[in-house]
Amino acid sequence: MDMWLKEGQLEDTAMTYKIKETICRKKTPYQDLAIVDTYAFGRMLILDGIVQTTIKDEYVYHEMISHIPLFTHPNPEKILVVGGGDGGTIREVLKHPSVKKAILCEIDKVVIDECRNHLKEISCSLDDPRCEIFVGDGINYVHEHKNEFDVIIIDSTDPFGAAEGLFGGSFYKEIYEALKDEGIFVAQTESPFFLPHVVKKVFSDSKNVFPITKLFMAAIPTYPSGYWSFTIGSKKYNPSSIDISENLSFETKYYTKELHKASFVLPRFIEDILK
Ligand code: AG3
Repeated sequence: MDMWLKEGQLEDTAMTYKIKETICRKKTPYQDLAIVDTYAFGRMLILDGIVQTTIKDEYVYHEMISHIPLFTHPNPEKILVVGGGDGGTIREVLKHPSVKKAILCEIDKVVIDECRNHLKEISCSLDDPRCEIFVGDGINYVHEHKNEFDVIIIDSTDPFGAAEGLFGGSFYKEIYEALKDEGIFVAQTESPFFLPHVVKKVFSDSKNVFPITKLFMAAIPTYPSGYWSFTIGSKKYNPSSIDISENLSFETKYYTKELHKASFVLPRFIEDILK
């Protein structure tokens, strides 16, 4: 019997994946968690029916959400990742030799545990001594820390249910206060094809708080429309004009310094969304 996973992306649009095997399925206190092995994308983490990350294309998202802010900051030492319980963002953050501490604040411990069990390629750096794990609410955590981080990364699920507050205008003010004077924040901000109003709102909310706000794009085949946006807010450094003369000190599969600059060049329809 063929087994297929269908992820509804809009009311009238869905993506389907043929499943080899269901590895784990659980109701956690926060969501319905599944890890399945698929023919096309390998193992996948699925939360409430939504594909979060896959073995085959996870590097695009995790490299871009980490290296764009960390290469913009001249000396990122203390990093906060909100969400991201799979550990992929932490893995990329810890590739930067300047990083002394990377804190993961994830609300659902079961996500961390099951990704440790079944997605080791992604969760492999959660045991690094520079990584500290805090299980709890990201909004409270950010509220309780002032002037502390060089970079804050919001590696959240879609802006519905539990993650809704992470897309709210008042949260960016709190993020601003939790950052040091030269701090930078970045958030995953959905598809401009499918959720243009989300892209627009986050951009304008961030612009109200941060002197520099930019949008950058990446191609992620398993996310709706395959074309994904990230919003970056910065207190001092312009993320789209970094020095690209120095070579990277570690390996990447998607990110390059040239691509860093290019990812901020937007198609006309996205520029129009941001106006
Ligand atoms: N978090 C962002 C996933 C958004 C995907 N949305 C969707 N498929 N509708 C990814 C977590 C990876 N660390």
